[in-house]
Parts: sequence; C-alpha cells; structure tokens
Amino acid sequence: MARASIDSVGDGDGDDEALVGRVFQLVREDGTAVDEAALADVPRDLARRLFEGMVRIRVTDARMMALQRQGRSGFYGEAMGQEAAVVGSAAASEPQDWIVPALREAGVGLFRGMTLDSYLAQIFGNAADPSKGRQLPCHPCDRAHHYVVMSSCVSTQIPHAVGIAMAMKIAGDRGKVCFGFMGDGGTSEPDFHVALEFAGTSQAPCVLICQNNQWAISTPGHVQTAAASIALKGVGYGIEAIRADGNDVLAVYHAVKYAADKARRGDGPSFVELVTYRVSAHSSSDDPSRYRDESVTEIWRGTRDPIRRLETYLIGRGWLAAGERDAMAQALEAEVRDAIARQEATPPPALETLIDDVYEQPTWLLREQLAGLVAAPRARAPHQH
Ligand SMILES: Cc1ncc(C[n+]2csc(CCOP(=O)(O)OP(=O)(O)O)c2C)c(N)n1
Ligand SMILES: [Mg+2]
Repeated sequence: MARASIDSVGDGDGDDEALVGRVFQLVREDGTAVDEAALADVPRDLARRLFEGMVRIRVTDARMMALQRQGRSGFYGEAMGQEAAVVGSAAASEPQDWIVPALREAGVGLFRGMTLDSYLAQIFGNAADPSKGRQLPCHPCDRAHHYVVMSSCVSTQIPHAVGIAMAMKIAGDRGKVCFGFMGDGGTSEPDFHVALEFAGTSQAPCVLICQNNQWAISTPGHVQTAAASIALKGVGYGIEAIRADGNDVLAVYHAVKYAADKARRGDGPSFVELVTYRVSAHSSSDDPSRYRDESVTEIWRGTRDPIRRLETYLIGRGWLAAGERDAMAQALEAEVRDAIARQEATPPPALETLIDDVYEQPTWLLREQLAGLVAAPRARAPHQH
C-alpha cells in the first residue's frame, strides 16, 4: 500500500484542520485517475473482482426489491449507490477476520463467500436459513465466513465489534481484525461512543467503518451532527480517522486496507468515514420523496454512480470491454433468479425447530407447549393456498 497517499486526522502530523473537509480519492467522478502511483498497487484481477462484486449487489438488490413489491418477501433494504463502500471494504478483509455489519453490508458477506442461496434463504426465512426463520429479512449470517448477523437495533453491534477485537487481543490472536460497520445515524447512538471509548483505550485490532450515506431514514446529515465531519468523532477518542470517497471503490479499498494492515500489525484501531449517498429508499417500507429533494438524488444516481465510475476507469485502462458490464449483469441476474427459484421452493423450518437453541436441553414446559402446538389444527398462510 502506498501509505504516503493517505493522510489522516489524528495521525499527529499537525494538519488535522485541513483534513476535516478533505476526502481521500483515487479516481475522479469522470473515471480519470487522481493518483496513478497508488493505483498501480491494484492488479487487474482485483479491479475486475471489485467491479463484479458491485454489479452483483446492484442486480441482487433490484431483483429482491421487485420480489418484495410482488409480495413474495416481507422486507428489503437495498445498498444502491453504496456498492463501492461495501465491496471496497470487503476486499480489504482477510478470511480470518470477522465482520460485524449494519443494514447495508450483505455484499461484504457475499464478497467473502457467503452463498446467494444462504442469503436468500434468510430473506425467505425457510428451512435452509441458518437463523431458522427467526429474524427479519436482510439479517443474514455466515459462520464459515465470519459474518455476524446484523443487529436491528441501530449501533448495538459496534460494541460487539470492538469486544470481538478486544478478545482477539487478549487471546494473543495476532493478524486478525474485526470490522464493525455503521451508518451516519448510528454515530449518534450512545453505543457508538461506548464502543469508540473502548476501542481507543484498549487499542484493539478493529476497523470501524461508517457508511455516511447522508440520511438516517428521514434525518439528513446536517441535522445528525454539529461536528464538521463524522470522521472527527474518532479523533476525540484518540482513534486515527480517515475520510474517503465512498463512491470510489479503489479509494475505499486503499483506505480500509491501510486501516486493516495497521490493526493486523497490532498498531490499533481506525475509524473510517466513507462519504456516499443513499440513492434508494431507506427500505422497502419507505418513500423518500415525502421528505427530500429527489433532484439531488438524481445527481448521485447519475454522474456520481460508483459502478459507472469504475466502469469508465477500467475501460480507459483496457481492463474492461465496452458492453461487458451488460453481459456480466445478465449472467449475475440469471444466478440470482436460479437461487430465488430454489429458495422460494424450500419449505419453512419445521415447527419442531421453534424451541431449538433456547436451552441446551428444552425444559418440560417448552416440550409440553410444543407438543400442544404440533397437535393443534392450523390454517395455511394466505400465500400457501
Ligand atoms: C436503537 C434504534 N433506534 C431507531 C431505530 C429505527 N431505525 C432503523 S434504521 C434507522 C436509521 C439508521 O440510519 P443510519 O445509521 O444512517 O444507517 P442507514 O440506514 O442510512 O444505512 C433508524 C432510526 C432502530 N432500528 N434502532
Ligand atoms: Mg445513513
């Protein structure tokens, strides 16, 4: 990594004030390079994997939103426009690391190897769902790839991420990093401050990443905090803070990799603010046209789109052919459709699993209740008629 190209707030070189408003970028909106030397670190294969990872999220989200609208799934939260922040961060992680996500990081799990089938099984809450149908949709988890289930309660996961990192340090587990994600709204929660306090004082090997998409449902960024940037909040806890362009996947990768390498060496935590924009609704239950000016959204959807930016850059380098994106999107959509067909046809979890994992051995009371439930006549769910 070209360390010199990253200048951070709180690194002790005396230029913090100038950095408050500065955003680390490697590729401009028009797809031209800002820093050729730093980009030389990114091989063709990785650049193409980043591109494919972003397109996969875009295609999956679009299909799943359509399914939700058709009444075939209960709820969905897209990461549209934030794919660079998701995939760039994922690419900076190693298999031995742990991921503690918020709502929009399923793509991190997919990039690390969680299968589409497992992701969709969770959304349908079927028998193949590792959580046995007990979570709201969009709460996937994958033990094999160290991807912890997200928490519905905003920010409760950040102390968990720091706690995992503290445990790694106490256990002498060198070379591992815990990544903890949050949104801009999450940084106003008490748990955020508790977590940063412990991260700073324990110097635990964690990378805390805020996807600042400038909205927390209907609360805009300027109402969220009076601080000049979200990144600054790390500095108050003695944590090195980096602010990067969250729609520039190569800048995200570079910044998060810098932070992860540092934690891996035992040199402590970092707080990374990725500046992006939530171009879609908060979730399938939201209509942003009720509370914001969608002409601003159109700019982020258009010229600021992260996939388009990398596409232009890759075509310019000769690493992607014009038109290749469409073919890639079609192939990925076929994969998603196949996985949906499989998972929609998978039955719900057996009723008997209802009391699994509550106690090591179910109590007599639970067994009695379950027996009553199994014996009771049941109506079929409306969609099963
Ligand atoms: C403790 C708590 N308060 C409120 C909510 C309702 N809620 C769900 S998501 C959300 C906004 C989160 O915004 P942000 O952290 O910026 O993440 P984003 O949705 O933009 O990715 C709120 C208020 C909640 N889930 N938990
Ligand atoms: Mg937000």
